Amino acid sequence: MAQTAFITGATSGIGLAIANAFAKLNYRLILCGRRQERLDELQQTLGNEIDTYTLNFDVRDRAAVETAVASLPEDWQTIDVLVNNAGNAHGMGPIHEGDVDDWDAMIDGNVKGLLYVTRAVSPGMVKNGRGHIVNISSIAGKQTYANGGVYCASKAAVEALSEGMRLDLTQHGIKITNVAPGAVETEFSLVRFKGDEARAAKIYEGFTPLTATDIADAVAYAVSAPAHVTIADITILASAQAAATTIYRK
Ligand code: NDP
Ligand code: 8X3
Repeated sequence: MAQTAFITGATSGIGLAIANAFAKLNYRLILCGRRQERLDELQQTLGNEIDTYTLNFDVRDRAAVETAVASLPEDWQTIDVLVNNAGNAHGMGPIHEGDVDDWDAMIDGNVKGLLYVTRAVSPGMVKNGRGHIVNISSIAGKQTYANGGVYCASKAAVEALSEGMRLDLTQHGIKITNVAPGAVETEFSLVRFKGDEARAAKIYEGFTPLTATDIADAVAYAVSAPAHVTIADITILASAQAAATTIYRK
C-alpha cells in the first residue's frame, strides 16, 4: 500500500505545496487545518489522484488534537510521515510593547501545537518501528532579529525539538528532518500583519523570494532519501537573502 503522510497547515502556502508534492509521490494524505472549505477544495483537487482524509482542528487545542488523531479510521492510523508545518507569526514589535495575545498565539501554535501533534502521532511510529517527522522551522530559529523575538524564540524551540526528537526517536527507526526556510511568499506576512496587504507585499519587494514549491521540493527530497540516509537539516534561502534580515533588493 502507498505510504501515508499527515500534514498540518495543508490549507495554504508551504503545507499546501507539500501536499501537492507528496501527491506526485503517490502518498495517501491526511490533510489538516482550520479552514474546512480549503480542506474540501484540496480534497477535491487531489481526490482523483490519491486517497485523502481531512482533519479540522486547531493545533493549539490539545483536546482537539488528541480527538482528531484518535478519530482516524483504522486504515488511516498507520502514519509513515508527519509534517509539522502549521504555524505563523503574529505581529512585530519591541518586547516592551508586545501584544501578549500574539505571543500566546505563536508559542501555543508553533511550539505547543507542534508538540501536541507529535505526541499524538509518534507513538504509532514507535510501535511500527519506523517513521519520518519533518519539522518546518525557519531561518528565524537560527538568527534572532529585532522586533521578532517571540516568533524567533518559537522557531528556536522547533530547532531544539528537532534535535531532541532525533535523540529520542532514532533508536525506534524514526528519521527527523528539520527544514529552515528564509523568506517564502505565502500568506505568512498577511497573517503576521493582520491582513494589511500593502505591508505584507513590501516584505517580498525588490527580490525574488522563495516559493512554497521550493520548500516542498526539499521536503519531497528528504522523505525520498534511501532508508539508510537521514537528511537532518536543510536551510533554504532566496538567492538574494544572506541572513534573516539581510536581503539584497533592487
Ligand atoms: P501560511 O499562512 O500560508 O500557512 C500557514 C498554515 O498553517 C495554514 O495552512 C494554516 O491553516 C495553518 N495554521 C496556522 N495556525 C494554525 C493553528 N493554530 N492550527 C492549525 N493550523 C494552523 O504560511 P506558510 O505556509 O508560510 O507557513 C507554514 C510554516 O512555515 C509555518 O510554520 C511558518 O512559521 C514557516 N515558515 C514560513 C516562512 C515564510 O517566509 N513564509 C519562512 C520560514 C518558515 P488554517 O488557517 O486553515 O488553520
Ligand atoms: C519566516 C521567515 O524571516 O520572516 O519564518 O522570520 S522570517
